[in-house]
Amino acid sequence: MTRLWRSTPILWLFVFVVLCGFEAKADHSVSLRRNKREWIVPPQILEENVDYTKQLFIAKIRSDKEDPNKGPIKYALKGIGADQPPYNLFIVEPSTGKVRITGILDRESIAQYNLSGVALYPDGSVAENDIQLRIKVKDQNDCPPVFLPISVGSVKELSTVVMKLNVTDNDEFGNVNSQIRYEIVEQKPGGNMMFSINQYGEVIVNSANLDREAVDQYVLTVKASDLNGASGANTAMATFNIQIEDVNDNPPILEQESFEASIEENTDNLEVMRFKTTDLDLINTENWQAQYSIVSGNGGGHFKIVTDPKTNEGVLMLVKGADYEEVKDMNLGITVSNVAAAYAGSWSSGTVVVGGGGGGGGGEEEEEEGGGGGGGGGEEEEEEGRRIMGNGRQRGFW
Ligand SMILES: [Ca+2]
Ligand SMILES: [Ca+2]
Ligand SMILES: [Ca+2]
Ligand SMILES: [Ca+2]
Repeated sequence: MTRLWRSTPILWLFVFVVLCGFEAKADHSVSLRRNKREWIVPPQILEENVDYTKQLFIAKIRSDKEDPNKGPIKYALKGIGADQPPYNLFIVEPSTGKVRITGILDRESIAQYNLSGVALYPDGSVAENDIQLRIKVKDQNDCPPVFLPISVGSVKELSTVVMKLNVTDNDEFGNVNSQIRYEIVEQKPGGNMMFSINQYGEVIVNSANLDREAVDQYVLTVKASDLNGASGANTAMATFNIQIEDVNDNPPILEQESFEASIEENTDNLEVMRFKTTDLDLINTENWQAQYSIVSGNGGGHFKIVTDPKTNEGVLMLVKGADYEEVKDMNLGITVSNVAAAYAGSWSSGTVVVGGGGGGGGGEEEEEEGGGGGGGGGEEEEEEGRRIMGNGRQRGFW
């Protein structure tokens, strides 16, 4: 290189790097090369947390643009880490161009310094265009994984919905120092592991048996390890809840299998009877709220059925005056379903027949629209006059 300077007097500023004690030695030996009129200097690499302050210099800038008429060149540094905060982390000896470092580097604060070397004549005039001196800071695994706050995780029962855990690691992106391996270390309640966790921190339902009606909340403890979980990794643990959301996977079931009622003749707007149902899904939600319909036997339009919002009972109402002869053999087909649709075909509503026993007309009718539990028996009461309401006058019942 000495020969190069001599043979090309137009070359002014020249940067080289000390080859001791850091990465530059192996990765970027002094490989200056000329590109038109500028020197291209590969980035120099210093490792964070390593003390280079005892080294006489970590790089050197020098110009051969010396002019006896103008006097010796003085060197200076510009840029963040030199004449901008953090000030004087890198300093240059004005007469020799030797660049020293005065502190310990932290990659997570500044990952690369882009310094400019300046060559000036004693009169302050510029001897040469500034030259770039880049210092890249090599990462160490000095940051642990950190879990970001988790609100409440939730998944629907019977689903494979994913929730995502957010973990940060301030070490270099793409470096194994920030690559996280996740592991579920505990599940409460125990038993079958209902969840797994993948490399992206996504919690996946592991079991089709996830059933809110059995367990409506799990507590998971998750460990996050950097270095992809290799030995020596930094780790963090977090515990969080997963709420199991309800789906409508249980039908409303009528409490009785057969029903019978009676009314006074020629009355209307009368509550005739109530149907109780049970539903294992979450109370006071649409998955639990019952919805009743009369699907047959009401050709005369005598009845309607509504849901009592407080008790969830079906309330059968007489809305039109009924004649005993007209209704004595009446069989009403009643269906019960939920306000919400059944989840993914997990059940279908059935029909129960509410029979009028007058004159033995009810028989053993039963219809079912599906295999679900809503259906009830149709063994109507044949004993006339049971559950008579009113004062003993002529009755109709069904
Ligand atoms: Ca790390
Ligand atoms: Ca680091
Ligand atoms: Ca239900
Ligand atoms: Ca449910």
